[in-house]
Amino acid sequence: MVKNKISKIFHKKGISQPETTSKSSAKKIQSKRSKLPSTKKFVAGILEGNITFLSRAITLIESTNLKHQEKANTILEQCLPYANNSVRIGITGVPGVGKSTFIEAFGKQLTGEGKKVAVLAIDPTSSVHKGSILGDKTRMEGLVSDKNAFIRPSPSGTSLGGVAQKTRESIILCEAAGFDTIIIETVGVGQSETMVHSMVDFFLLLKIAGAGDELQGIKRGIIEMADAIVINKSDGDNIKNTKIAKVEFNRALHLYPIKDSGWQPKVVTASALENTGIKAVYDMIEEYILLVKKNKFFTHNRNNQNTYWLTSTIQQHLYDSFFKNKNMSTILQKEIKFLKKGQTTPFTSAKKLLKSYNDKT
Ligand SMILES: Nc1nc2c(ncn2[C@@H]2O[C@H](COP(=O)(O)OP(=O)(O)OP(=O)(O)O)[C@@H](O)[C@H]2O)c(=O)[nH]1
Ligand SMILES: [Mg+2]
Repeated sequence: MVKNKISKIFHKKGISQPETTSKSSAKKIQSKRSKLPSTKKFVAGILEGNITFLSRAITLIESTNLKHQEKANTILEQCLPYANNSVRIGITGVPGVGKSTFIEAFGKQLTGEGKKVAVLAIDPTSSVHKGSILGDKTRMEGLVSDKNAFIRPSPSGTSLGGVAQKTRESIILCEAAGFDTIIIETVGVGQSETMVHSMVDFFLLLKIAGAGDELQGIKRGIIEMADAIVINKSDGDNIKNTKIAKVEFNRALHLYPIKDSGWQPKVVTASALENTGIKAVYDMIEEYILLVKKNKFFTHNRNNQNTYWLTSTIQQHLYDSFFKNKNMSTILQKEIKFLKKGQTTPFTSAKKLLKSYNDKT
């Protein structure tokens, strides 16, 4: 009997053998594939300008996996001494204004001048559209195939702040990989222009000429942030309109006091499609950088931006730790009920809630 049983087992094992082998080898292949290179390899790869390592490191930054984030942080720390050596340019404009076409033309101008260009995007709508850059990579064909250019679509994320933080960290990695010009594109939804403005050296607003109502529909504050307004699609029948628009924008810009940078914002007309005015934009940014490096605003501004990101990261963290805390949300709901019944004031409730939060943490 016993002998029989054993032989049956052997028999069964024999049959299932091929499946077991293939499963284990599949596992081996899988583990090899998903195995991440060491941090040292990552850093060395990035510093050599290896795009594959750069891309994979950015993926780690964007990952929600805690282990990935830890690894990304170590990579970032080690890359930091090699970052900062760049010009960061923000580009914004409504959908269809020609951002992608412009970045293609401008990016090619930059690589033609011997620069290395990284294009990143902050697109709060990217969870829906899968990133504006990805969507129209065809408009950037030349840049996509240029070995001195690196294009990365917007990370998806729940909060604009989170997405922006990831973009800031990606900037550091791109700089460490030797990219000396970083372009951050945003479509200008919500607060995204302010976010981009707070991480760049030069902020460019892309516009098209309207029917004499140029200043309508522009969000308040955006003109104030712009270092330049580029009126795109200045070609064909549109040239006349763009000239009129230029006068109007210039007038609007002069209404604002001179900027801390000492720079008087400029209006330039261009055609991304016909590649006119692109060199003028390049020269203008060069002129700006010369000025702000000379008067020290460049460093001053970057320091301010770093301080801003430090405090805003803390704010975000505290906010999350309060509002995502289950206990706090239960007490908060209770207080809201009291408030509705007129049994407390917002300030008394807030004090009570904060005290309870502080006692618990
Ligand atoms: N005539 C003319 N058309 C242009 C110019 N630049 C862009 N376009 C056209 O305008 C349309 C929109 O251009 P995109 O570059 O995709 O605009 P975008 O701002 O990236 O748009 P989103 O990605 O949707 O935000 C395309 O059909 C382009 O060919 C230009 O300088 N002149
Ligand atoms: Mg686009």
